[in-house]
Amino acid sequence: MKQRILFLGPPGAGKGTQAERLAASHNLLHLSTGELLRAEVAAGSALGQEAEAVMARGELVSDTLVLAIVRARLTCCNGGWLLDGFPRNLAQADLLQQLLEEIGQPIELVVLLALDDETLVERLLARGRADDNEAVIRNRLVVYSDQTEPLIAYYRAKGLLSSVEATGTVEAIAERISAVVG
Ligand code: B4P
Repeated sequence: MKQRILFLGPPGAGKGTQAERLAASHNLLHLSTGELLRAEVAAGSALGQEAEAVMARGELVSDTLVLAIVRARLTCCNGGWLLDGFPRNLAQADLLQQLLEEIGQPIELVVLLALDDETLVERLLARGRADDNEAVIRNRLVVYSDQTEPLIAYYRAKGLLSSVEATGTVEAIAERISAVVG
């Protein structure tokens, strides 16, 4: 069974939904940069104040800020982990690579959750979070295709990528993910 896993995919593909299930069933530390950033916003910290406006526009929070959040949590633990929504661009992927080399914990698997744009928009509108209105969602999809999609080739070239069809019920998708995690 793979112990150090990344979830990659467009906004609304169900990374958070599936990561929570897999982390619970496989006893992995679940790190969602989106959740961690929303917690900082809710707490009104300096970091949260910096992130809030950026997230409301559907853009990416600064790489150094996100890396600081991840570093603090990954360096504390020796067990397996599941990174959900990080990295989101090539600079973050390089920073993560350096961090994982430093702590001797290489990635074992990258799961790509693949879904078409219209279903993504439908799911996010139904979720209705503060950053889930149609204009912001469309911007997040553009940001995804410009900045995050290049990670697919990056991790494929490293032989780490498995693509999973993210359509159907939460259970059906979870079964497909379990099959690639082993
Ligand atoms: P995230 O919190 O990562 O959220 P997301 O990509 O929008 O959603 P996810 O794919 O997790 O979908 P979910 O399971 O909720 O990012 C939010 C923002 O934070 C970003 O825009 C950015 O500003 C910032 N951020 C985060 N990480 C960052 C980073 N590394 N660098 C810089 N900025 C960063 O599912 C969506 C909906 O679909 C839910 O309502 C769910 O119930 C539903 N759903 C799930 N599976 C379904 C299924 N099978 N069928 C029907 N509905 C389903």
